[in-house]
Amino acid sequence: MSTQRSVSLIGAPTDIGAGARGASMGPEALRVANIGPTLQSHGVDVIDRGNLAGPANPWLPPLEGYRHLDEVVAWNQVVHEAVYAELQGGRMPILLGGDHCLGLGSISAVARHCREAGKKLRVLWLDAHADFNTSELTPSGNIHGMPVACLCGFGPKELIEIGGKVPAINPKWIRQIGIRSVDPGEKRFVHEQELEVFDMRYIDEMGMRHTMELALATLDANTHLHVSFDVDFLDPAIAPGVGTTIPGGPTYREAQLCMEMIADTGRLASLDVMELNPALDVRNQTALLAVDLIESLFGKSTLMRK
Ligand code: B3U
Ligand code: MN
Ligand code: MN
Repeated sequence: MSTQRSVSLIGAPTDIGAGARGASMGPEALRVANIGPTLQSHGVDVIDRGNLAGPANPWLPPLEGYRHLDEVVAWNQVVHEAVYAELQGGRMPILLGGDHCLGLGSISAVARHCREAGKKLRVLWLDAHADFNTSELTPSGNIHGMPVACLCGFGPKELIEIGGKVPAINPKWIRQIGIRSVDPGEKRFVHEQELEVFDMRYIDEMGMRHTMELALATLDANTHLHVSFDVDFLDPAIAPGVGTTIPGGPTYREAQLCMEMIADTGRLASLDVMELNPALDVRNQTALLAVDLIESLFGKSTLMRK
């Protein structure tokens, strides 16, 4: 089995859920870094659907534990519909973020598609953060710290109901990789809900190979594999262009191996590329690195192998 060869790029130019402005420029930076032609050069049929539209960022303080809740709901609704439409049309959606609050719209659409198609779902959450906060636990009110909790049914009604079913996904379907910044209350909640987390300590001790073998174990021919790639997963030494850099992330080689092992499963069926912040980047290097890693997700290394 090989990865889906028809891809639709969907731009979601917003930083509505973030604590820093600039992720709204992410989709264009990925295009400038040649994401489309690069995938095409590997024989992928690529359609760029352009950018979705949604409310502007009013840059207000949080209200009852949420910043910009109405705007976050509106953006997630358009993302949900766009991602769902691509899956129904038999294409692989690649969501170009935008901040990670949109993982909610994207993954709720993937879950809805899987439900209707009778498929199992596995979600790989590549991130420095667990994104498992609620309005009571959050230190910031920024909803990009909450999408995993919302997907599991913990969050405001308007957000958790976007996919039609609450919860949209079961915590057992998620594997988190690269985690190294979790807030105190959030940490307790991650344990309570029994999320499977491969944090940096685990990767240091066991290596990326063993980590990915476990994270990808028990996939079968009927499993839809979704990757939600928060670019702050990567070590800031190689990926400075994100709003919340956390030291001690995967190196270039570790990140490449992570992507290659995902590619080898042949099950990748949808992807989010989130939190790229060109305002904080240096000569678009983080966007170029993201595109390089996405190439590996589509089997670049197999060109050198038999
Ligand atoms: N956990 C913190 C910080 C954070 C989460 N996701 C990002 N930053 N990118 C929070 O605000 O929830
Ligand atoms: Mn994130
Ligand atoms: Mn993050």
